[in-house]
Amino acid sequence: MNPSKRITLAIQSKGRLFDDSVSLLKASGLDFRFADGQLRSPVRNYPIDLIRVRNDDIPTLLEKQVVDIGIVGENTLIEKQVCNEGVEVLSKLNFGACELCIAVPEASAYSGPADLDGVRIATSYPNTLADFMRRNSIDYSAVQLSGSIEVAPGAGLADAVCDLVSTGGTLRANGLRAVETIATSEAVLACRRGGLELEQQKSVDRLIDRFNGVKQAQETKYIMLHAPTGAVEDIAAIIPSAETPTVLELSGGSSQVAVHAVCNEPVFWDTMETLRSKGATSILVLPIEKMLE
Ligand code: PRT
Repeated sequence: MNPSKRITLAIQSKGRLFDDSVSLLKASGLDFRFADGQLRSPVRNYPIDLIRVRNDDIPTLLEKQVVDIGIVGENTLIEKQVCNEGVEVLSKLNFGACELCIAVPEASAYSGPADLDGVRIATSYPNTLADFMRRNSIDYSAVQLSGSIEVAPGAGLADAVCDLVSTGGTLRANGLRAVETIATSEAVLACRRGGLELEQQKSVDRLIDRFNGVKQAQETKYIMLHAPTGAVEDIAAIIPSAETPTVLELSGGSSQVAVHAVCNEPVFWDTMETLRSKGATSILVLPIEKMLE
């Protein structure tokens, strides 16, 4: 436990989750800077110390209470099986999305998990794979590799692979196709259940509120337009997922009003065109930087 009541937050030191983790923390108002090669940085305006470690190590560091919370790929928590050991997901973070898939050579016939019986499967995720195979009562042999899994079938090392897929480009480039999705994942904020003091828990809750605010702001737009007074109801009904819009009089006794609304989903060009066809003009769609409900 951290005696100073500060919280230690682990993030990936470099790799796919690093930039988005830093962006999320900065967008949440945390003031910090990692000097060249520095792996630890105090946050100047929040009771958090950041440390940069390997994504793969974050589950163990959480489990052993070396760090209090961590931003980590959910697939790593699943693979290290720490959720049974008291590590819990506090919040999903909307980046780092991927699927853990079993893939076979393009030309292979595949009609279901039974076709994997007796097959050699290359993977860095032996536990998650074993769990799937156990549930499906399939006998197979795992070839454990730590990277470049997709080359294994072409090199004669395995018959299939089990690896993370995001765009699917790596599988295609190596003549493979996904046939089973055995886990889905994104970056999550995780912590050890019951490992925090009350004051620390409050700081974490406040951080999650800010993360949610950033997430919501990314998904939300602010729309402003002018509308003929008689068309406001029709126009408000077209604005996607809008909460009650604000209607403001325009100066100079105009027959138009200004309509402002927060939209909880993207505003596409065709929606704007429909709004215009109902008489809306000067339609502006703006990003929202921060949001707190
Ligand atoms: O070294 P460290 O322990 O920090 O982690 P790492 O070597 O696993 O780092 P990194 O940065 O590769 O992955 C960190 C996390 O990013 C993973 O645990 C996932 O939660 C997440 N993530 C999201 C991915 C991918 N998408 C992904 N596509 N991690 C890896 N890949 C690889 C995949 O292994 C395959 O080789 O990308 C390739 C496939 O990508 P597509 O786009 O061609 O399908």
